[in-house]
Amino acid sequence: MTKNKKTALITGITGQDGSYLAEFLISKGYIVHGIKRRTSMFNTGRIDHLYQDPQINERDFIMHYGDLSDSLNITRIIQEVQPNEIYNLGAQSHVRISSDIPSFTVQTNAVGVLNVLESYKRVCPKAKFYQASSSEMFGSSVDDDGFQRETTRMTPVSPYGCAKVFGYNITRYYRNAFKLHISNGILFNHESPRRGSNFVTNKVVKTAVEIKLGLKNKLEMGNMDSFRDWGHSKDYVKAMNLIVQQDEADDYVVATGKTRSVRDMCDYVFSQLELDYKDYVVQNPKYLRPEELKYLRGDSKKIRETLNWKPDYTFESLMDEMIEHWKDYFSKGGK
Ligand code: NAP
Ligand code: F7E
Repeated sequence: MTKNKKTALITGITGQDGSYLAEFLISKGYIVHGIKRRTSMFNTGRIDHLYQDPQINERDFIMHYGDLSDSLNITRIIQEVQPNEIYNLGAQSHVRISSDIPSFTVQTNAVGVLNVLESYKRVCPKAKFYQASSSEMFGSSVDDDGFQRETTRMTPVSPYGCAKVFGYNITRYYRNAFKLHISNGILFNHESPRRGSNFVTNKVVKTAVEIKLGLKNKLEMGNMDSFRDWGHSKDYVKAMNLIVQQDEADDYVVATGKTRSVRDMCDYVFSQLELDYKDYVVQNPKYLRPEELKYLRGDSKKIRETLNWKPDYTFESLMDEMIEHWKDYFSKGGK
């Protein structure tokens, strides 16, 4: 470790949250190491600007090839990096696709967590560990007051949710059994212009802008009547770092506390573009799920009251930023 600088290791650094977290940690003076997968096409589009930034020293931002299913390689990287903080964000994160590739999803999202935990316990047990847990773990459970919180029962309704429950339970086991500093952030849906465009918000915003520009004439959707609690990824990566800084490891729900249907989200986005979503949305059964998680609304009182976290973005400012992103993208010829 360079004197006075903390070193963080991020799995899933090429993803939405990994890229914002890397930016945030670098801005706080960390040395950031990330694990990226070998792919046939470049997968670093969300972090290339960090490589190119002349303000960022190449010794402060370092990438390693790896995969969560390859425990030997994960151990070697952790030995080499000797991190002070590990953020385990790598995952097959698409819920509907998790029913097409359940085994891969479990290998990555469940066994992958165990692989990182074991290496961490053996190599650098004094480090602090963050696990990317998810509101999808609650599945069909909602408390009587209409919220999910840290104490809500976990009854997942997808292979993704089942694998994340394993990750949550195994990290808690390692924390309690081996007295390790391991925390879970149970994050509700969070979005941004960097969200994969096969997740519902970015799919709707991108297609609505294409419709506005005359590039498309319809939007094919799955279930319009599920409810989600949508926040901004930038706010949520700050919560991850805050959670890790605490003296005592613990688990926290991170959410806005507001919920909206997919239909209401479509209505907002199309209205901002002076369009009526009802003129363009058609249902395509291929986007329906074998079992739908119908309703999410998070109670994040614990992190707000004990750690003073609160989001800066509202639903409207999040969606407006995404709309502006896609307008700008297409105005530059889609580059
Ligand atoms: P994302 O954009 O899909 O990023 C996932 C990252 O994991 C990517 O860097 C991906 O690499 C990497 N990855 C996938 N399989 C891997 C493997 N086998 N080995 C190593 N890396 C692998 O997801 P996100 O939205 O940033 O979410 C970050 C984490 O938070 C995930 O664990 C997700 O499940 C969890 N989470 C997300 C939300 C949300 O609303 N965004 C809510 C709760 C929890 P490639 O770029 O090569 O695909
Ligand atoms: O779906 C409905 C769909 O894929 C949201 C992941 O980050 O958050 C995310 O999982 C809702 C669902 O996110 C389409 O049925 C309708 O009810 O954007 P999504 P998700 O499944 O909630 C959790 C917290 C995570 O942890 C996950 O990693 O939108 N929906 N029509 C559609 N969804 C998609 N993707 N595509 C559609 O055409």
